Amino acid sequence: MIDLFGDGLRRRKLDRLFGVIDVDGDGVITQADYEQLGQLMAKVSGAAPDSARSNELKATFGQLWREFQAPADQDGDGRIGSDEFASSVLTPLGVAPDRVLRFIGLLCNASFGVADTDGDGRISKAEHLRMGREVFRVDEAGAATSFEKLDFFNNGYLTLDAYLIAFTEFVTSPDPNARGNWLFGDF
Ligand SMILES: [Ca+2]
Ligand SMILES: [Ca+2]
Ligand SMILES: [Ca+2]
Repeated sequence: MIDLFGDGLRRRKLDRLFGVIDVDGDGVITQADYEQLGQLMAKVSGAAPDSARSNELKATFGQLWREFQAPADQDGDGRIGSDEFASSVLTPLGVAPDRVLRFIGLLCNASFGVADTDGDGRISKAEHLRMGREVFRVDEAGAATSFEKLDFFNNGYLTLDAYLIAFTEFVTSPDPNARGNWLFGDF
């Protein structure tokens, strides 16, 4: 059993991710937040409303809610509190890591596709700053630092590989020096 409060770094990072998913900012995650996040991602991606691309993104966030988030509602009140959220990620790490990796993969892929506005298969600094502003709620300075930290291969852009390392480290790593910790800016 992982001590959610003893592991301060990961808990802090998960609280940050919680804040990104809690789109309406009322302090709990509900199905409505996932619906709004899907709609926001579709809008930021530039996909036309009701296009296949837009519907695909909304479906991905519906799937994330059903498969990973709804079961995290331990007390069955239809709302995921920050303790329930942290527990839903950290507890399976030891017993069903494939489940967490799948969550990370879906979230990372969807985010990469949205962030890569021009569709060239890489995330430029401008694209990263825009994603920070419109989805991740990171100010420009924070997003600029984040970009430098996540550019593991010193390419001047973020590849899907780099993005996946970042998401994985952000969600799972207990290492305070992991560069992926900077995914959403300072942590
Ligand atoms: Ca909410
Ligand atoms: Ca609950
Ligand atoms: Ca791009």
